[in-house]
Amino acid sequence: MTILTKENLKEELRQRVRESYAVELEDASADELFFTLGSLVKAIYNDNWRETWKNYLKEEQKQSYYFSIEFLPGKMLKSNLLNLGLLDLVRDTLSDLDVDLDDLADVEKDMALGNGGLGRLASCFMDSIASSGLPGNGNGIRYDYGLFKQQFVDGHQVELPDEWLNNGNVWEIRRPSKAVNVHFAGDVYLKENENGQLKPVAENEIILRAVPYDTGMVGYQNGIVNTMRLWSVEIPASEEGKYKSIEERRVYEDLTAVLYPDDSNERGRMTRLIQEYFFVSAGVQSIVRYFQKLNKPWSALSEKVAIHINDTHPALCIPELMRILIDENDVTWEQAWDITVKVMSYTNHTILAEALEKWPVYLMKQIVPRMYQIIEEIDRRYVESMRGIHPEDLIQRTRIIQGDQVHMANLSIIGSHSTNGVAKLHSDLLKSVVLHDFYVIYPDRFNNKTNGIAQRRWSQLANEPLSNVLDESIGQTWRKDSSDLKLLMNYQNDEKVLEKLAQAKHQKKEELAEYIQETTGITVSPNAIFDVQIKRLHAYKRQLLNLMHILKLYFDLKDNPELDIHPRVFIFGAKAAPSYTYAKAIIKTINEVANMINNDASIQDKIKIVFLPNYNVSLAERIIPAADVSEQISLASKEASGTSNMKLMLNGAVTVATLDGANVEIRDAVGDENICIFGLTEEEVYAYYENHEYYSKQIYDENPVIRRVVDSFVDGTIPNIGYEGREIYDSLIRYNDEYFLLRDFDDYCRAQERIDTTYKDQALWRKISLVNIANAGRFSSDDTVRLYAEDIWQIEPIFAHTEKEGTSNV
Ligand code: GPU
Repeated sequence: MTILTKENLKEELRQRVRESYAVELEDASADELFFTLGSLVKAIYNDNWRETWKNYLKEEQKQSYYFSIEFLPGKMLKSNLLNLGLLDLVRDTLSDLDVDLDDLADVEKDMALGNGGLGRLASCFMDSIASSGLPGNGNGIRYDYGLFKQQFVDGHQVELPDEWLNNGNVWEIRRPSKAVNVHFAGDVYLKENENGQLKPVAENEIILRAVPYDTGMVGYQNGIVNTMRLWSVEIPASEEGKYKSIEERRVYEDLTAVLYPDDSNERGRMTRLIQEYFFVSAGVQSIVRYFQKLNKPWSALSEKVAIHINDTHPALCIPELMRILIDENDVTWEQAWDITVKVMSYTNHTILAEALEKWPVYLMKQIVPRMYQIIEEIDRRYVESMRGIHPEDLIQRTRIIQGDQVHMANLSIIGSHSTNGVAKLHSDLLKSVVLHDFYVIYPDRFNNKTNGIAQRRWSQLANEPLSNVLDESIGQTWRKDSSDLKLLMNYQNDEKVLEKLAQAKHQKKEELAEYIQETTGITVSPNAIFDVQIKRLHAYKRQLLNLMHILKLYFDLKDNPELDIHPRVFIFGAKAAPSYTYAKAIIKTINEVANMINNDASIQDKIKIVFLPNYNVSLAERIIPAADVSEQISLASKEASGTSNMKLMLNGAVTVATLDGANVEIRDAVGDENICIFGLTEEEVYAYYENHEYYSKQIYDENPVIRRVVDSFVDGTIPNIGYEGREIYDSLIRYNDEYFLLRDFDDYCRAQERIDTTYKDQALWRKISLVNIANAGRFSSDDTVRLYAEDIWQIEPIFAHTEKEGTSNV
């Protein structure tokens, strides 16, 4: 082990690039250099990775396993360097070689094995779990293709495959020796064995091989490296002859090829169910195999293992652990159930009915017959155990199998000891409305864990100018402990600091403006307000409300070209699920409105619209530091938490928000005067539901401004749209505006006017922006995972390594 210096880093790179590519360092291509540097970084943390693992084993630490069908880490080079404490050294070394680290980092393909918030949260948690020294691992699927790449053709979204593995993946380690088999389909019946026990016998099964690929999750300067284990499918040689048709074989051999691109909407596809059981069974088997090395009784399983079910996609963890205990290890049902409930915990991420996962009974019987038998028995015993304690209708409403459907949320709640929501409001709604029946039955199982973000990525990595200002004003402790951002409150009236913060923002806006020019050809001024809405395209998130306000502004300017508004650039980033035609109609319409307004000279650049294609983690890292305004405008009660709201506030954006999800907690953190709240409250929304008294047509008839905006979707005002405009119009008028856009419109416009007036008062604006940064520290996923660790998983941090040992050694 030598200490890393610039000189021996260069030498290492020189050697490695020769060995791997037979070229000199100076002649290496960007790709070659990236892979060389990546493999060196991996070599640097591999010792710690092994040590971390050995330590967990030696100490017999209780470990948690975060099961998630999505992980969305983005690029990892700079984050790994930061966490290893090597960022500056590597930047300097490369610059000696005339290589810019940021350019080199761009070579890495985003690891985009997730759709949006849920997958990104899982990756923020992986970073924070390692950084907090917690023994916790990820378990998921290694999709060959990540979330589709989005392009706009004539304003329409077009989806292209994301071939992220084409050049290989420098971070992963394939471990065929840890592969396990997963059994599907076939006929399963119960037969008494020689000991008089009923055991399943299976015929005509399909057996798949699950091969793990491990990626190190490097903790922030603490020497800890945890594991994210992703499973990939292979067909075992012994099974080759067993497929009835090529089509059938395809279903299985392509099992881990693609991520389902639907966000918050379950469509009950067969392949998805196979994917779910595949990574669940592989993960639970490998956990049990590890536990068996410890030579402990089964009753100790919950003292050594916590399994977390991230939304219901991994809910089969519950029957799978039951299967392994009762079928393979002769544990009694009662004991197995007791263990399983203690091991499992579950997070709910939505209240939207269409997102609550259900599977048809026939499909479960066909694909995972043994799972279905066990679920039936869990359901039977549940009903039996509740009889006489709770009313029959309550029992029937909460049971797992209802009619021909298996309710995965019900399974998750019944089969675990903890159910949590992801923001205060969301968790309250779970208790009072969505899961109220379960709350009556299991009041102690419900709790809240407000989401958080990997603060280091969204400040130190994404926004260096801001980070430097923070260092100069409040010192460097915020880099490790984000609650120290609070110290910035002392500089609310410090002209110098406020000015420097404004300059840092301006620098990031210039960079984004340049990127916008390059990628879209649109010229925007960094002096304009950068107003940002970045998230999946979904009706409930109300990108359409944003567009309607833009159209109103446009009409105002057409009527009165001298209207005194500060120039604004409205920036959108959003992918739509390929089958979600309404969301695609909105994308097309935003793009056409953008064309219309951006090219209208009479607007004098007072409004610009930029829809940046292919929103992903890397693009978020460019947009968020440059944002002045953060649009968080979902209909109250619908957004479980939101996390871009936290990232944007951390970067000094001012939030325009409904009282939904974590916006409520952001309001509490900054105070009413430092956030721009508008719209219906969750109570008012529910009152409309209860009284059935919402009539969008009436609002339309009575409000000429709204009428003009809504009519513009169908009266030819917006060029190049057809059925898209009609679909939008119908959703608002004919189908009674499900997400109350018309009801919130006026209030939203007033909120936007407040933004305009406030921005014109730069002294005030800068102070508000500072207050937002200063109070963003509480939304750190470091804190969130510590609460999961204490309240739900009961795992403890280990600090086996000193900070020095953990870094700077090769
Ligand atoms: N979310 Br369910 C997803 O991104 N995908 C899903 O399938 C489901 C929820 C999001 C919520 O919409 C968002 O409000 C939340 O912040 C995020 O999960 C993480 O909890």
